[in-house]
Amino acid sequence: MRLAVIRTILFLSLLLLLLPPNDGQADPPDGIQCAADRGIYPCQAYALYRADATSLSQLDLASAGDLFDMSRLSIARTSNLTTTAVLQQNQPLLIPLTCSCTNYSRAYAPVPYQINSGDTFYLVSTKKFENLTLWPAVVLVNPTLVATNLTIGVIATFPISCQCLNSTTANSIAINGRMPLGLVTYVLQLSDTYSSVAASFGTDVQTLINLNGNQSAFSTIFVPLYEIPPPLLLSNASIATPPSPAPTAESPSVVVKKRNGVIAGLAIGLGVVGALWVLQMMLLAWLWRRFVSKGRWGVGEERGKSSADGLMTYSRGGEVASNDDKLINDISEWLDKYKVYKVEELMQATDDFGQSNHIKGAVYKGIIDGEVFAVKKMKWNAREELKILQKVNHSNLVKLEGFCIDNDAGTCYLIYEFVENGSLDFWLHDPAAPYKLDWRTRLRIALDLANGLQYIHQHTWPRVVHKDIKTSNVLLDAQMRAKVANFGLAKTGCNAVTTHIVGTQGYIAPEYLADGVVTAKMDVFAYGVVLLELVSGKEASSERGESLWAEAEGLLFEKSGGGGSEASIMAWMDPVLAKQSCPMESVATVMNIARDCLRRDPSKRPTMVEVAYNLSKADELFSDYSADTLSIESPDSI
Ligand SMILES: *[C@@H]1O[C@H](CO)[C@@H](O)[C@H](O)[C@H]1NC(C)=O
Ligand SMILES: *[C@@H]1O[C@H](CO)[C@@H](O)[C@H](O)[C@H]1NC(C)=O
Ligand SMILES: *[C@@H]1O[C@H](CO)[C@@H](O)[C@H](O)[C@H]1NC(C)=O
Ligand SMILES: *[C@@H]1O[C@H](CO)[C@@H](O)[C@H](O)[C@H]1NC(C)=O
Ligand SMILES: *[C@@H]1O[C@H](CO)[C@@H](O)[C@H](O)[C@H]1NC(C)=O
Ligand SMILES: *[C@@H]1O[C@H](CO)[C@@H](O)[C@H](O)[C@H]1NC(C)=O
Ligand SMILES: CC(=O)N[C@H]1CO[C@H](CO)[C@@H](O)[C@@H]1O
Repeated sequence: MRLAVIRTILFLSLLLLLLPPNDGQADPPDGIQCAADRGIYPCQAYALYRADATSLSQLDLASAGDLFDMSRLSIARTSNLTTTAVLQQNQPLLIPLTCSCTNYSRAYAPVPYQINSGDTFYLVSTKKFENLTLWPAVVLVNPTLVATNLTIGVIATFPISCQCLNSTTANSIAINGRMPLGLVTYVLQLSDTYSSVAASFGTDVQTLINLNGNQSAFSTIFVPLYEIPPPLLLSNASIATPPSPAPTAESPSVVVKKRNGVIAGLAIGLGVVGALWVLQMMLLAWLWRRFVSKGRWGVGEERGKSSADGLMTYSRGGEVASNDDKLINDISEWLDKYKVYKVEELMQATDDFGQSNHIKGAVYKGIIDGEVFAVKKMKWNAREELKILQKVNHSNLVKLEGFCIDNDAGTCYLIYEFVENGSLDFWLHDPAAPYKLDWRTRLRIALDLANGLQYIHQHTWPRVVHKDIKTSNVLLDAQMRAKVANFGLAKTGCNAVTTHIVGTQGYIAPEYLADGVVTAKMDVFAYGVVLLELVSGKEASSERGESLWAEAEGLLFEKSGGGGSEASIMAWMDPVLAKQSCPMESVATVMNIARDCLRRDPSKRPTMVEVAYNLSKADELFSDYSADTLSIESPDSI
């Protein structure tokens, strides 16, 4: 049996050897060999990536940042763009990389990538990463993964090809004494010639030939970079100005269409050639696992220290920086758009965190240079929240403005934008609220919250789950637009299991309570509870500890299966809304969405993308409602 398998594989390999190589080219090599002089690693390197709607979830820097696991600011800086730039199809981006040679004798920058359905090493390498990585190298650096049997959700390392220059070569290609900043990994396109590439980067053909020899389309070449941005990005600077609405305003329906597009693209991509590659890959993986031990390739020292969150940090002078310095370094590297405040500054701003400045919980109001901020004081390391917040930037998420670390007290402060109208629970449940929210405002809040959650679920990597969605974590700005706050409990990664339950009574999804399984679907459940609160005006958990969703279950899942009848919904909803004669179809649509979100089986709950899409339909039903006519009933009372 075993022998038969081996014989089959050998036969297949023979077959593959006899077959003419793809397009008459040799098989791609399994990565870029390190130069003999290991002293040149790590170094600053770059890659030229072309924004592509089928590879990125959206044509914006945040999506490109997600793919390469870096902040969009990093890409914006090297590409001479603003972080909010809307990208054109095929717009070139210069991706900064740290090129190292620590493992497998290959020079690469490791990028973690979570396997999705339909992904193969070949497809992700050639389509998503546009041949900036070579699939045999992916096989090489993921010895624990079986290329033919990838589990969805597993995280693979994609080694982005790169190379460092030794000083001899750097000197020899200097232009008028101007040393190259580093090498750009560039994948030759069908339309490219060495002279067009040389012009794009301000170098000459001879230099490209010296560095790379002759190469054909889709092979990787290294191009010296003399300035940032290179001429290629300068000549195209004009197309970076957003011609269409900001990416955050993209309607959910567009997102859905794009996702289908991706799937179709992948399916078509797996043609005959793909199948052959897969076979070869299978063989390679098998041979690899069978004969080659990991140790044989472990050449070179670990120069970098991998920090807790998987960031490679290199301290200057080869010393490992102290933890605090490292935290600051990490943060400033990722968060340099944020301001770092001094403790004294915050003390002064908040009147020594006095009672009169207390908002609630650990949050204080602070006035710095005449501007109002919300300052959150945290005992534990706020790194998790910082890491999440620096990745997310959306008008429906509370914006982080800066931070402060007090080493002596072991305290960390986060400084947020001040959201004028406080939290939604106050407006829904507190008799002190100046007026009752009308249906139009509630619907808009539901939509804002759905958009914010959709963003954190779809556009973050690793996936962020908020874990504590509730009306007190939904803040309302001066226009009563909603923003999600408090990422303190948020967890990154999917299907993480927690040992102790956190969250808030009345919002916790049943499966989380039972097994502690963290998925985005627990946020969907909590969102369903918020919808019930918006419709009923009741609190998520009554004084006697009964949860609103349990109370509503009878109404939502009436025997007909079609949700509650209009009459029963009418009787249950907030009397204030009934008085305002709000359209019942619109309310019924929201209740149907709430029912789907509150299904006990998490797999039956919709994703936030679907929720946002369906809700925007409810929004259309409520036809006289639009952003232009949005008004606050009694603005004088605020
Ligand atoms: C970056 O692009 C802008 C136009 O968007 C241009 O005015 C500016 O000169 C560019 N920066 C550099 C350093 O070339
Ligand atoms: C080398 O391998 C270690 C452990 O597997 C990993 O943490 C590190 O990121 C790898 N380095 C590179 C440059 O891939
Ligand atoms: C990557 O290379 C393959 C051939 O090796 C080619 O078919 C494919 O189109 C390339 N991908 C991109 C995005 O250029
Ligand atoms: C694929 O992997 C899964 C889990 O890792 C395993 O249960 C399954 O047997 C594997 N299938 C094949 C064909 O190897
Ligand atoms: C520098 O790199 C070039 C090209 O890789 C190589 O030929 C040369 O021997 C290297 N020089 C030194 C001093 O290592
Ligand atoms: C390399 O490129 C030069 C210039 O285009 C060409 O004359 C030569 O034939 C090429 N050599 C090979 C081996 O492709
Ligand atoms: C709008 C624009 O200037 N596009 C140019 C960007 O750069 C490429 C390559 O140099 C040109 O072909 C485009 O015309």
